[in-house]
Amino acid sequence: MSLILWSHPYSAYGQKALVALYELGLPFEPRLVDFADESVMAEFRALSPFARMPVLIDTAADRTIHESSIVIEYLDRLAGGGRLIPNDSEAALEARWVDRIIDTYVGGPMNRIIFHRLGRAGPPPPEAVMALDETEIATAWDLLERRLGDGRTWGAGDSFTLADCAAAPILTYARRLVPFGDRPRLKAWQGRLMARPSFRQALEDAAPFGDLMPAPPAVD
Ligand SMILES: N[C@@H](CCC(=O)N[C@@H](CS)C(=O)NCC(=O)O)C(=O)O
Repeated sequence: MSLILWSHPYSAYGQKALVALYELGLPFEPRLVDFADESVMAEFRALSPFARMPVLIDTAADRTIHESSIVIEYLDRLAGGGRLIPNDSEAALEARWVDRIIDTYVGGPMNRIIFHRLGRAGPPPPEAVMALDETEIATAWDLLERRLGDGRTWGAGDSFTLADCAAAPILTYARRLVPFGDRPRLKAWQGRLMARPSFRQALEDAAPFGDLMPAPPAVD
């Protein structure tokens, strides 16, 4: 087995890479980013310049890949191409666009809010700054709700792509911070993601770690 995935099963971005691995049926060895083990963390920090997960190592190709979206591009190519990154260039553009919106305007503010709630980012910023992050997520919800208005089944069309790998974990966590509210298409898409076997497997992997999210369960 040549693929090693450094991650933590509860990590949203780690789950994004996991969903891709399960979708593509690629065997891999998981390496736990164990915050309690300083020697493991020293190894991880040496691999990941920003101490961010996931990190993929392909020992056969002697490559280390950072950034979940790039990890997925790499995995898709390794599996023969054209599945999570569609061959059609317009479809690929849409998958990358949805992925970027989710990564930048949902996952980014989501992680900032979580870090502050867990007290991992110094003293809490003023309410107004926190509200900006929530507003950013709500704006992304509106944008995605409109985008889904063409009746697509998945995030970028009728096949499951990079966009859905990102959406499955990040939407599932972020809706606990900023509820979907009256956005039925977004809610239905997240329901389909919850039923997808690859994401169910990722959730199962995370289950032994309990619920680490500093937010109540989703109510809408
Ligand atoms: N843009 C990065 C974001 C990765 C990221 O923020 N990962 C989080 C986990 S979800 C992380 O590593 N946090 C470090 C920590 O919790 O100490 C990617 O797509 O891989």
